[in-house]
Amino acid sequence: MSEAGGAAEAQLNAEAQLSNEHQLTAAAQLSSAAPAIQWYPGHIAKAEKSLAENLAKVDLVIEVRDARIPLATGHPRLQRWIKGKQHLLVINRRDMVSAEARHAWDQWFRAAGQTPWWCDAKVGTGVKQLQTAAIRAGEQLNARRAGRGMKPRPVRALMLGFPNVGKSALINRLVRRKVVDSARRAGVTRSLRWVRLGQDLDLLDAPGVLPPRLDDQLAALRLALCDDIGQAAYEGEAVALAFLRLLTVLEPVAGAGVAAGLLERRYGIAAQDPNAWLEAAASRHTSGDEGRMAQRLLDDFRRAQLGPIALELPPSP
Ligand SMILES: Nc1nc2c(ncn2[C@@H]2O[C@H](COP(=O)(O)OP(=O)(O)OP(=O)(O)O)[C@@H](O)[C@H]2O)c(=O)[nH]1
Ligand SMILES: [Mg+2]
Repeated sequence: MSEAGGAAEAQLNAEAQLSNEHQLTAAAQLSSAAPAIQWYPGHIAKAEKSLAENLAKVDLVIEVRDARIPLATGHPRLQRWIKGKQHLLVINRRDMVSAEARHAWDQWFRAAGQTPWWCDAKVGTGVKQLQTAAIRAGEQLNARRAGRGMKPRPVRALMLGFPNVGKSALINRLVRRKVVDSARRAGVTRSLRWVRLGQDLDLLDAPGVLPPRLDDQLAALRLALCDDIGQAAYEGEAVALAFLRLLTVLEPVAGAGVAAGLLERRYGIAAQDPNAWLEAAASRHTSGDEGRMAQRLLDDFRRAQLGPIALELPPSP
């Protein structure tokens, strides 16, 4: 992306944050009694160090974000990491948001000078197009090398993004076999690993990275909801209560995908005060165990059992 594009995105980011914050802060934040959400385990600190060491070997950074939260999964150090390199932006988990949300974000990113590659790494949608774009980046690289009398070589691409956004799943899809571990929790990939794709592409799978301090607690809440940070970082019940508040705020928002009467239809308990809802749902489904009910609600969202729900949307023009 050009510098102008970067500045435009920063501006749009700030506006989107403001608008989302305005919409959501009051209603959806963690209660003031809940401890702050923080997660920066040792393996991520270590991964970031070896990432910095390996960055010099990389021509292309494939940045992967989560379609449910494209802003909260944007890393503040990204511009530093992609300096002097080619950059492709993948928005993965496209199946987990509505077509309307995807369209709105697509326009928003394009207005900021970026082309998003929409993928579903679980079934492979968009992966072929991503592969073509990465190989094209390699052709440019090799044209430059040829100009300097150097032999062609495969383009070296780093998969970069927050934990659990689907980096390893994308690599497995790209090479069409299970070469790296991929599972439904944050922190699966523990060390860096090169994987070759044909003659043209070397892919570097890396552990998810995230900022050492989660200053924006609303973004941290969204990361927790999407399982993009470890469960040790938060109290499940507090996050489930905040999620219930968030659902109420999102229900009237076009494109968010929260169907009217969703909670009642799925759990037989109509939406109401979040504490009261959790208590009623627990007494109906988990023998009064509110912790277990909170976990069930979060799992249902994460497995898309509540339908495709976009937790973040760009500001309306
Ligand atoms: N529905 C859906 N699930 C996906 C998609 N991409 C990945 N997943 C699933 O999400 C889970 C996490 O994927 P991983 O590939 O392990 O994520 P990662 O980014 O490598 O995670 P870390 O190694 O922990 O940083 C896996 O269970 C995948 O099957 C997608 O586009 N849609
Ligand atoms: Mg991984």
